[in-house]
Amino acid sequence: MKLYGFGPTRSLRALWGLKELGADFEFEVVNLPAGEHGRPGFLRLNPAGKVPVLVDGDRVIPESAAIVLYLAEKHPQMQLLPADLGARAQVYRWVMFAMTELEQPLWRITRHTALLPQEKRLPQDIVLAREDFARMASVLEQHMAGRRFIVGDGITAADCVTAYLMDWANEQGLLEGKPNLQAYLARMYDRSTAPPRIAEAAASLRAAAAGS
Ligand SMILES: N[C@@H](CCC(=O)N[C@@H](CS)C(=O)NCC(=O)O)C(=O)O
Repeated sequence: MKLYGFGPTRSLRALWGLKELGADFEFEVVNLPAGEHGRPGFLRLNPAGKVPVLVDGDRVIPESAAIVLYLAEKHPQMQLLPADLGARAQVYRWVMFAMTELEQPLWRITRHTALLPQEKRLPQDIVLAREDFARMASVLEQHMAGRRFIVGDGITAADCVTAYLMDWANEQGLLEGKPNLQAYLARMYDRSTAPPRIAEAAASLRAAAAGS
């Protein structure tokens, strides 16, 4: 398998799935600042021009959450997707919740603080997105009371998808007053199978750029 990705991006989420399963894979850097995601070769893999993309033989899978779910199905013995239908439904529920209710406001915040050209940034949307995130994160904060994992007693795809978001939220100072989520974040990144934290991946990138 080959994972196409780049530093402190959603590639980290796909990496989490791969590492959790102990899967063999190569990592192919797609240098976003150099525009490699816009080259025809990469656009053939993902017409959206975004990382990550997982290539497994003739299967080409863009979308970080889809990659985690694919890997979970490929290695059923690891139970990242529980065999029980009810538990699996809860995993799907929390994966969708993470991708739509939690990630969407984080993405808005990041775009309007750092990614969009200055003239397109809307400071007001940052305020709204912070409110949206806080409201939805409170739902997960309550859910995590007394739990180690989001569904059941072991790690599932819902954790691989969500833990990375908790790191992202933490970077934005959005976990203040959410002790269950802070503890969950620390616990998840204590795992030997955790990918680098966003800050760590960003620092490695800066170090590599300084050395080149
Ligand atoms: N929904 C996609 C989002 C992927 C995405 O936005 N990736 C960013 C890096 S985190 C990217 O490749 N951006 C390049 C661009 O938009 O030009 C996923 O979860 O994989």
